[in-house]
Amino acid sequence: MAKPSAAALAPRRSELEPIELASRDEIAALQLERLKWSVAHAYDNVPHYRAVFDKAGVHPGDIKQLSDLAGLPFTTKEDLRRNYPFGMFALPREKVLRIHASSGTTGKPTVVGYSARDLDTWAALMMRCMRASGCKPGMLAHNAYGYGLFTGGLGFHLGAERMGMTVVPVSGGMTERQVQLINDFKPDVIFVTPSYLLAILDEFRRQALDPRQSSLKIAMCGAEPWSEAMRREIESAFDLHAIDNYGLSEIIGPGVSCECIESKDGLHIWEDHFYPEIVDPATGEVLPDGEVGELVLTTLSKEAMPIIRYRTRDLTRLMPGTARSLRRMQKVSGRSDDMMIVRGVNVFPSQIEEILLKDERLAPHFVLELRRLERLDELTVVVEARPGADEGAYAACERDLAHHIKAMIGVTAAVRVVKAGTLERSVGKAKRVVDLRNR
Ligand code: DLL
Repeated sequence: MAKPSAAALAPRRSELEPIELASRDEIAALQLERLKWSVAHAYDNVPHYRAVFDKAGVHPGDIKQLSDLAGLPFTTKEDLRRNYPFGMFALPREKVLRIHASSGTTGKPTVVGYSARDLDTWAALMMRCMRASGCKPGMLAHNAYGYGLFTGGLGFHLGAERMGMTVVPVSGGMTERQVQLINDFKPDVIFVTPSYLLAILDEFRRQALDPRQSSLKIAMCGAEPWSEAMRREIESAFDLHAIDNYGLSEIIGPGVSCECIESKDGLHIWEDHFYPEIVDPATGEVLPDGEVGELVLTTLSKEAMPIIRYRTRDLTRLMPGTARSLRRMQKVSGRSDDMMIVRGVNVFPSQIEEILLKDERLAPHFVLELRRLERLDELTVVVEARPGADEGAYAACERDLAHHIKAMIGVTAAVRVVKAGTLERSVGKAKRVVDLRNR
């Protein structure tokens, strides 16, 4: 049976919220009103904000127009850690109904809190993402994002219930059972990280099931960078629409921005709740729309934990709206912390992904190993061959990929092709870079 087209799944204009179709002036007026409230709320109720604003000689009353935001200090992950666990809350703890935390690789987790109104906003924004992705009330949703402190599982759960979908709260892991449930329950949509969807794909094939015959029509992917090449891989393997979703715990979780199924041309930012800026990662200077830099986000409505100018470390650029009036951000190419500098050349895992997926003999499973040899960094790309690929051809694949990486990124990389199924699969976010430099 043919699966529905993007046009068939896209919402009608009459189903959208007024703000999704509002004029730029209307959006800006709402943003300014909310920004004034949010900055004053942070200053009045969070000692951290009062201290850093006072130190910088700025005051909430300075915000007369949106561009005045650039005069306020940034907030960083370090600030959240220093105020662990509840120091960034603007409400008494008893008014905070939900706590999430992101593990982080070093030190204490970053804790975030939601009031009743924040949870309501989160559900409404997740529903907006789902509508944009082609979901409809009555659809069945398989939620493979992790439940728990991670915001993915519960964030998607909230939105799907609000939309009136049937939610199957599977969480990540137990891949064999994921496939069984997909076959038996016949979900229309799956919520999952792109890398874990590939692990599910492997399992379909292991069980000799045709993924294109599955009931899945839509995959709402996110929580990690993934290239356009990866989207094509997923869409053709399952015959579905793969839609990008972006967000981070510090701001709300998923539900900050989302692609629209009818355009798939970048992620519309829900600007009525989050104000985006792009800054030069080195100087912190605000860059004009269209230029690539670090995304900085300010919450406009969050009660429990307002955040002013949060340095996301994610690199992207802002673009005008298309399918909606709200501005778009380009697919995130990577985090500034994930950027490898190999012999002076900046390299992101997503660039390597894009190149290796052009080779039909290679699978989208890879890790990047960094080593230091005689004070120079060496990059090794370890990538799986497609199942059934001729082992005699591995050496040729290695040479070809090394050549393309050199030609397109300008960096010399060693390539090691390994057999299908050799590399560990993630159940959530993939870990692409293995740093062996300090061993
Ligand atoms: O990953 C929230 C989320 C859950 C988003 C499910 C989408 C779907 P954190 O664990 O706090 O929150 O991680 C946030 O993940 O700063 C980005 O570096 C990265 N990230 C999230 N979504 C995308 C995406 C969730 N679509 C961090 N593309 C962010 C690229 C993404 N990177």
